[in-house]
Amino acid sequence: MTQKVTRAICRWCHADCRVQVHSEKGKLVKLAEDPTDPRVDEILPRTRGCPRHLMAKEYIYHPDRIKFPLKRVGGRGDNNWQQISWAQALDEIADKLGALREKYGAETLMTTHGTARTTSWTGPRFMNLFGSPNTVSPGTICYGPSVGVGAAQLGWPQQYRGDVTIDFDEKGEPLTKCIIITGMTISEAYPRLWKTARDGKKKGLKIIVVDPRQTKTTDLADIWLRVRPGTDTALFMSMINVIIEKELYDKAFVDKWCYGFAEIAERAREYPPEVAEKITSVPAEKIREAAVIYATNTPGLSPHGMGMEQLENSIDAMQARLILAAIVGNIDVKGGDYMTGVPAGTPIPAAGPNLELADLLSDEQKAKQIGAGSFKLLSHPGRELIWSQNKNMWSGRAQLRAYAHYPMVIHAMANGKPYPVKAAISVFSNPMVTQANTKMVYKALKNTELYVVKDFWLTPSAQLADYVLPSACWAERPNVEPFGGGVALIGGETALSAIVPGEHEYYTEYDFYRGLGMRLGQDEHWRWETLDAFYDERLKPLGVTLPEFMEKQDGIFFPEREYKKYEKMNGFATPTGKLELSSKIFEMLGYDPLPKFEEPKESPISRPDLAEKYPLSLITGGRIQPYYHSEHRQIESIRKMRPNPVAQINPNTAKKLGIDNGDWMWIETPRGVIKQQCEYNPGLDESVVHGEHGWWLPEQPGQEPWLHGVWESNINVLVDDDPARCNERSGGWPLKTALCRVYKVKEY
Ligand SMILES: Nc1nc2c(c(=O)[nH]1)N[C@H]1C(S)=C(S)[C@@H](COP(=O)(O)OP(=O)(O)OC[C@H]3O[C@@H](n4cnc5c(=O)[nH]c(N)nc54)[C@H](O)[C@@H]3O)O[C@H]1N2
Ligand SMILES: Nc1nc2c(c(=O)[nH]1)N[C@H]1C(S)=C(S)[C@@H](COP(=O)(O)OP(=O)(O)OC[C@H]3O[C@@H](n4cnc5c(=O)[nH]c(N)nc54)[C@H](O)[C@@H]3O)O[C@H]1N2
Ligand code: SF4
Ligand SMILES: [Mo]
Repeated sequence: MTQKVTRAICRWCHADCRVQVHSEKGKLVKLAEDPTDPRVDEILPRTRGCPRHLMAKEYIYHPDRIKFPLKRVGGRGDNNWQQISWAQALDEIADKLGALREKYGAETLMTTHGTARTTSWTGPRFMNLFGSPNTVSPGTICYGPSVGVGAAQLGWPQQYRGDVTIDFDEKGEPLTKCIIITGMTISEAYPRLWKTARDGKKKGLKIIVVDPRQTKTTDLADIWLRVRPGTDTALFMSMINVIIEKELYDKAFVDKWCYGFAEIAERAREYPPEVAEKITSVPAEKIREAAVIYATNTPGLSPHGMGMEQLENSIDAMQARLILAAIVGNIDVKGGDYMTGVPAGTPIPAAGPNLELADLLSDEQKAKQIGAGSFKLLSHPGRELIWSQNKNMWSGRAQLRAYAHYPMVIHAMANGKPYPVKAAISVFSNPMVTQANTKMVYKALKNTELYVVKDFWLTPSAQLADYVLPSACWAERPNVEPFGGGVALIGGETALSAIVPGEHEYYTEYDFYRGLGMRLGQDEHWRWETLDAFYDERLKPLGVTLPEFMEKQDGIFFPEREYKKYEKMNGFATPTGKLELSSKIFEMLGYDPLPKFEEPKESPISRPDLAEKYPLSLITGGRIQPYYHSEHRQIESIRKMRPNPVAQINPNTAKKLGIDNGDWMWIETPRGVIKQQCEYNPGLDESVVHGEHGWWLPEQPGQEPWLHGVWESNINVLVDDDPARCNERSGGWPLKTALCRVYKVKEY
């Protein structure tokens, strides 16, 4: 039998590589590199270099993968399941949702979505049509903040995320002269940026890294700024101060295109390097040196990661970093911080947010969004305001998602306030492991009248569900994905059989939400019977169907880049029409228009009382290979590479506590205690501990109290979700700052 070769997009991480899938009768034979992926050279040979790919068969054909819909039998958390058909599952879930909507109102349904690895827009679309504003997402602490800040100040949701790469000219010289990487482990998390940054460095690219922890990324840096956790705003404000004082900023650009220079200059005067040194622990001289290198090596690129998104002071830090990039003239220039948008009039396929139909949710329901009154930037109030500014300039692409506040929704589920949230759906999301304050998440999920999980595995979250539904993975469905910052698209076709009667019935997220929507009166909005049919429609502006897109264009859409688009568009899509160094949108929402540093609310400085018992600072979740968040712990060959959760600590601190490299240690915060294995990191500040996230233990029993070991090493047991500690504008919860203590696990 001949093998079929299909080009599909791997979504086991955000690199979204396109790969060739060799199959026989719909079953995987092997994966190979796809030379028609234009980004193929940006990663080392994937089939050899990527651990997740090496185990593809083990994953896809794993005996524990959920193969048919399951319905709970007995008590919640008993790990007792009955196999049912998809029709029964969808009928029953839709019936229950309808009844709960009658009883409590549509807002009683919340959905949790995880990080982008499938059609993220399907859930919000269903929710908007169902009538609930309570979609929550890690987006609030994962690039939602930078999208919000970019949309407010630039008029375009600039995403300084890891799908940026260093570009090179025809001679192989880097177009970017300097990159400042903040709070990002690119070696583990962003393979393409990692590869191009290393190539660039060989050709003179200057690299500045801001991170409290020594990593492979800091090892690559020309200058490593080892900030005290949570203090990035002060560092960037100080760099702005130096650049303005030394008059190294781009005067022509600032005069012509920016609003609020005098205001930011005045605010930055509060942060001379000597003051910033006291706050950040970065020596004043190093701050000066970094500022000068950054300002004199333009164009520069300034990607950041979770080390900035997940701070209590995140929004201010992002504002300051954006202002830094703006005043040296890096915005939207070749080799700089490119604004990925396409000006109005360019034919492009509809993007995720536009597919969510947020405008069909009534104002009355929007007003019920939990947390929107407290945290306005990323919820409906901010979205409406920003959208009203920029919808005409950017082909309708610069739309923000509007999230309810995740912790406050969880609290509503647990406590019934401000109103009962009694139904929940988790799709590609594992809140018992990835959301802050696991004990509260547990209480919330236990208190639901209906909980549905759609995943590949019986995760700790799934163990608390009433229905668990099987899912098609990337190879079993088509994917059309943005890359290059959001506008370029790459397509992939279905390579393997999702449905094999008697063996497995994997549905896509689209099938699932459409199935519910059709049963709940949303027929007209789900007119495409399949995801393929939907993609055919989505690609219409390009004049092709998905198969034609693959065949005629190699599945690539890459619009010509246009730089300095503000010249052509005569400004920025902001209230003043300028790039706002002082933000009118923030002002209209009732917030400070300028960035300012605030001490994390749980630090040795703000809480000396608590620091007596918990003297160390905990940062969490630095990415690790070969894992992706809470995934892959059941894949034997992957688990062998990294069998245990690891926490890093400076050897001097550990030795004082009698902890050896490799010992198990307890990590305790006011929220709880878990254990991880000690790894000495001599580059880590002596007062800081770093703990891995994503750990559950599939090998442990699924029923309560174990829930697959969710209480043993899961760092989110320790993380706070108190709204009082969340960022006051975005509501982001503090994943990177907490007080803790550690002690050795004694064997008895
Ligand atoms: N303490 C701490 N917590 C963190 C972080 C941190 O740094 N520190 N990082 C946060 C960040 S940035 C993020 S984005 C979140 C991520 O949080 P999540 O998105 O919840 O994490 P994952 O474990 O990637 O995915 C959850 C589930 O989705 C399933 N899944 C994967 N692909 C598919 C699919 O195609 N369809 C379906 N139906 N299911 C699928 C997986 O099997 C997995 O069980 O975690 C956050 N949590
Ligand atoms: N292998 C793998 N790849 C992944 C993922 C995965 O789980 N596994 N997850 C994907 C997802 S959803 C995301 S969001 C990205 C995230 O990837 P990154 O953005 O790279 O996030 P982290 O790995 O959490 O890196 C955060 C870094 O910030 C540092 N940090 C902690 N506190 C501070 C601080 O106060 N200031 C500064 N400046 N730095 C600080 C930490 O030490 C750490 O090195 O990775 C994506 N890629
Ligand atoms: S898991 Fe590997 S092959 Fe798949 S997208 Fe990520 S880097 Fe590419
Ligand atoms: Mo993320």
